[in-house]
Amino acid sequence: KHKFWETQPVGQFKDIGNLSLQEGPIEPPTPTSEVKQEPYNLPGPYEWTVCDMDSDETCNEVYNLLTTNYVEDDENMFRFNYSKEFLRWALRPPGYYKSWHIGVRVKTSKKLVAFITGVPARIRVRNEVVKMAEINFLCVHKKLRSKRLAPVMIKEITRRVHLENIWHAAYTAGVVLPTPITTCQYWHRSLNPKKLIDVGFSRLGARMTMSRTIKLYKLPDSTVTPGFRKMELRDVPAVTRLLRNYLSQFVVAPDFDEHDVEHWLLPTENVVDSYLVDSPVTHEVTDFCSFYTLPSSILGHQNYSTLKAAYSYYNVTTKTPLLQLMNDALIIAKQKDYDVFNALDVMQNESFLKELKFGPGDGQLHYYLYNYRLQNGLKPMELGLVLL
Ligand code: MYA
Ligand code: JJ1
Repeated sequence: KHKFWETQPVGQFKDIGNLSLQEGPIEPPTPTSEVKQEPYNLPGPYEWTVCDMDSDETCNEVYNLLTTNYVEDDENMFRFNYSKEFLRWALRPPGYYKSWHIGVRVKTSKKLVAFITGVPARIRVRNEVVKMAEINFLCVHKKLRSKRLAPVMIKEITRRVHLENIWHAAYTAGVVLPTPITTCQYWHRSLNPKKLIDVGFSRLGARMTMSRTIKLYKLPDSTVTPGFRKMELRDVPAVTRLLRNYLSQFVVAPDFDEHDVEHWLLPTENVVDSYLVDSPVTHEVTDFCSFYTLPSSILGHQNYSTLKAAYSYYNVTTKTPLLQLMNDALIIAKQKDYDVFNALDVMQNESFLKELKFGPGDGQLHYYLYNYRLQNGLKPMELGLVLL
């Protein structure tokens, strides 16, 4: 059934529930000198290329490939439209390897037709911090689908990760593969219900009119939590402490240091937004929330071409109720003209989703680890990891 995935060191469907299998690495590492030194062979017309995301020209090529060929919803109405600034941010965290930004070109025309990336991360699984690659942006041009290019690309990025003496990976997908560590539900909070309904992202509820719907989703004009402000560079140590402490309760979560927090959470316009509560009394940072910006192209609509979506990222509270903090995040997103605020049912998100009028979407997100077995699946609330 899964001719490729059956050959890989991942949890296999036949092993589900087999208690004799230990948690931890599935395959042992080998000396890096024993890692295959040459790239895997591509079909004749194609060649490997390293995509230099510092180059505007290459960044444009990657952007154009993804904008026309990346992930769509099940009815092909929307397609993720990661911005160039977002791609640069996502692909150049502390310690990144340029060699993990892999493209495939047509030899004759040099046209970029496929892409896959990895970035390094330290991920804690229970009590162990494991060096991993986070794999993302796997994309094959629509005209080259079903030619078994994806397995070659996955083997090639695996080889290049191994060359850096890293033996594990984390990734997410909308499709079921062997074997998810957990399956998360997407939830959506309408900010601009009229547009969402016009473009087919949502529908008028039963016994609802447009004006009742608009009223239902109305938000205050300004945030309510005293001391709520944008995160700044000087907040990195405090946010790192808050976040490390918070994430320690989850079974799988990133092990962020100050460099990671500066990169992943310091606000970057139209890429990532972070806000915190700076206590007016003690001048301590007590709470923190963040979201990233990922618009979707609206496919074949008369009046609208993009949906502006915010995605909940990492949120931590010690003093403010999470419900109130996230309501302030919604208010900020509304002020900034986002159409919808999305969240997964990870971490403690379930505690605010229904009350803040999020509704379940038609999409799910499956989380995977490569070469690391977890005995039982996790509940989404046991997962402390958000991939972009
Ligand atoms: S998830 C986002 C994936 N991208 C998209 O959905 C964009 C639109 N779709 C496409 O571009 C293509 O359909 C893709 C497949 C490229 C997805 N993850 O070449 P094929 C398996 C893993 O004939 P195509 C993201 O970016 C499929 O089950 N495997 O198929 C994370 C089959 O294998 P098997 C997938 O449709 C990516 C084989 O590929 C996925 O032309 C994590 C068919 O290949 C998928 N999303 O191309 C990658 N979709 O026969 C794994 C299909 O066995 C990383 N397949 O069922 C693993 C860790 C590596 C590093 C390890 C380090 C130590
Ligand atoms: O965005 C998604 N679904 C939307 C649009 C559905 C359009 C028709 N298929 C949705 N809308 C309902 C919103 C409604 C608002 C008011 C309250 C009730 C709900 O459900 C879905 C997620 O739900 N997104 C996708 O399908 C995109 C792909 C998701 C898999 C992603 C793979 C990630 C790649 C890894 O890096």
